[in-house]
Amino acid sequence: MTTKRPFTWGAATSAFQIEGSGEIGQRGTSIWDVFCEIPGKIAGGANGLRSCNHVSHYRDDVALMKALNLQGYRFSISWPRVLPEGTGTVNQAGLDFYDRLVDELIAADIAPYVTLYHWDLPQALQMKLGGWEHPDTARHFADYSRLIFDRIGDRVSHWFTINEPWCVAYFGYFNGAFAPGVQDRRRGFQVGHQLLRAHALAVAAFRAGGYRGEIGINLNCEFMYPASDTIDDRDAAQRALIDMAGWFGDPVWFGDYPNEMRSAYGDLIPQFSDEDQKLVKQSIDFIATNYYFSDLVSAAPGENPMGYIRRSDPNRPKTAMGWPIVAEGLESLLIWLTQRYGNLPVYLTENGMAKENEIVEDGFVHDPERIDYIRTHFESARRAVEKGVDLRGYFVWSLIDNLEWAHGFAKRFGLVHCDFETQVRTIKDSGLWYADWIARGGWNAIESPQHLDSNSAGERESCMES
Ligand code: GCO
Repeated sequence: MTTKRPFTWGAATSAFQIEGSGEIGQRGTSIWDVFCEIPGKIAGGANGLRSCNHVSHYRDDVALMKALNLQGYRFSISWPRVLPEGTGTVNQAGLDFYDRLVDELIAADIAPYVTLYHWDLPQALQMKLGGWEHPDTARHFADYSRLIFDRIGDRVSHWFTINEPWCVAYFGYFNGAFAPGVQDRRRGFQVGHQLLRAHALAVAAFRAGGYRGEIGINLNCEFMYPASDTIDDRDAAQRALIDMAGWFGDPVWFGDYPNEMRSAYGDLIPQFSDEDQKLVKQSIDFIATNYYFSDLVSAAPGENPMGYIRRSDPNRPKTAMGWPIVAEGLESLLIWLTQRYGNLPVYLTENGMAKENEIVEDGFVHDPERIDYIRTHFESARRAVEKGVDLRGYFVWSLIDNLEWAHGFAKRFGLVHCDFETQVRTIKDSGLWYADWIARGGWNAIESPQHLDSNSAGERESCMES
């Protein structure tokens, strides 16, 4: 039997990376604005004040999406643009901006996929409360989310609460490479916990409010292949996956952190109150994940609490981020997530490749490596679909070159080139290729999934045994 399921080909961005501070609504300061001011934190001393100036160019940018034949666009809302103090007085002009953006997308027949938090916490909450470490920030996030649901929820049917909580906790609080630049593992686990509470409270508000559509959280995980075929390395690779994907994936589905993490990290791992646990369990309508690369994992007792070490395969070509290109890792990751969490719908919400020194020549940007990267990853995802993963959408990172966080502007991920001086946009060869791929129907027909042998009951015990 073959039935055609809905499938969305899209591209993704985030507010801080593309918007610029903008005349529209003069957004409030975020923790990333402050972080960018610290000398040495951002390559080239870059900041997000101008970037692609998307707030002024959003109509042109939607026209570009149309030219790319995109069916969906994943973007994030800047919390400090809507609520400059994080709570309290609404900046109407800021809220209006997103309202108009959504209208523009709908008029172009492009479905909006909205991320509520992509790392730009209002600085006011950082100053007043200590940011995500304080439980009240989660409550303020739910209030902010409700404000957004009320304003654009009539036209949006796919929501993501928090983008990559792993990165927020790990880079923001374990190694300090990202805002707010803390290096303290205990505080990092605490922040991860509050991010989960924030997610759960926003989902509860969404479900109680009777808004239409579905909601989830964007996980990020590299796939972890065992470095050898020994049982020790195979177990270590599983532990590495649990350490990364399970940290946030297990609570939002099973209602608690993985046992492996509790035994390894001990009292660093926070406890959910009964009330929080009820809210967090099954607080997703779908699995959403980002994927960029895979690593090799060996057992290494004592190396870290989970007893493994990761390295990248030296035989793989690397992107400008230094990430090895491992297309088959996407298939493996999608299957792993489906087997662990059950046959939920899945969205791949980011995947793409960075290059450096891309230039416009006679109106073109030639990026055959990026075409190759996305084509091989599309094929890899297709194999996962054939094996039963219920994939519903694929979003290339990114629509347009933008501020790559601590890496500044040198790493270009766009399907569209942006000249940050002149603000001229040029569709790259990869963008033309993608437009053609979508026009030809992508994979053409996505077959209805077979049922993967999974532990979908939501019982962590059955999962741990499998
Ligand atoms: C992330 C973020 C994006 C990045 C992209 C490339 O995954 O880090 O979601 O904002 O720009 O992933 O690193």
